Amino acid sequence: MATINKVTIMPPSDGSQIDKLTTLETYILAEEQRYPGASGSFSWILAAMTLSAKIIASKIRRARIEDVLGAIGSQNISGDHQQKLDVIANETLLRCLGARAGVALLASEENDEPIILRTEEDRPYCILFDPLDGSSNLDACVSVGTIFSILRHNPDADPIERSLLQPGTKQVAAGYMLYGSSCVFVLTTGHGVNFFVLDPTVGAFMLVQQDIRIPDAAPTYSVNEAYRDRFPAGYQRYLDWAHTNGYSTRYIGSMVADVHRILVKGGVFLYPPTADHPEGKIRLMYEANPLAMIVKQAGGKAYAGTQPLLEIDPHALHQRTPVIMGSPVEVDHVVKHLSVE
Ligand code: FDP
Repeated sequence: MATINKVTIMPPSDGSQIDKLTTLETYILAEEQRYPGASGSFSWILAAMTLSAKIIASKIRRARIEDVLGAIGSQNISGDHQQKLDVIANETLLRCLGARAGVALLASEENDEPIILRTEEDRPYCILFDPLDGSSNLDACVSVGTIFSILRHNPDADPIERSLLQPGTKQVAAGYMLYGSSCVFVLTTGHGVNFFVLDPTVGAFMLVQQDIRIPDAAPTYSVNEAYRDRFPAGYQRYLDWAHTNGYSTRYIGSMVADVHRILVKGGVFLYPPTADHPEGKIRLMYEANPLAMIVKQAGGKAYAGTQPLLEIDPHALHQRTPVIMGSPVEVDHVVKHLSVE
């Protein structure tokens, strides 16, 4: 018999390791038992995440029927054209999470400023999220996802919004929901990475893989190679090396989907600086940091150029960063090419 903390799982009769009857809620309650005296607010926050995921997943499935595809004509603070579903997903998360005691601050890619909710609770949390990563792909029915990062609120932060500006190493949990051919919830609370899939027939996320490990190596890179001439020389050297060493390329253009594929099959995801975006495109606080925590917890690596990504000391909520993350051997190949003069 396997145990997830104190929850005992009966072995399935077919000899496989997991009975696929452990829901995300069961898992979260079992996690809570690691911390005697826990208030339960962390579990309520994760329960709000699963509720949001189910609502957003159903909206995406019905998007064409309900005529909520396409842009709304406005841009967010990062200059992205907001899609109707960006707004719907953002409102869903704000409403579900905002109602939870224990949430001090919320910050979203779609809101210029963070939302200060309550800071008087005992040990409250800050939650940062990208409601719909890859949303420019929605009209073409490509996989998109929600990415989130959870930090402990720092009561000494002055002004209070500074509580959000903590390096990725301080994250207490991170995860993503991927709305693809199945709806997936990948979560780390700092003790490995667990993988859940929404069973639409019962409306619950079921644990399908515990402590997922990223393959050490796989000769696949994921980058928008059309920008190659605008990348710094080190990245161009890496691409030349990959071309002559039998590498293959896969680029969905939704980072959350590209990183999920790499988590499962191995490889490396790159979003380098470009001549027009010297700081890169990916947002540090709610895209790169949470995905980097997951990749690292699964045994992978994550860098911003030659600097460990999770160690970046943030200076702004919407700041961008270059990204290299994935299988450890593949990340090392890229970083080695950056270091050569
Ligand atoms: P999107 O703008 O569609 O939300 O950071 C956002 C992101 O997608 C990533 O998910 C994706 O990897 C990247 O931008 C795609 O950017 P390019 O079109 O420049 O390749």
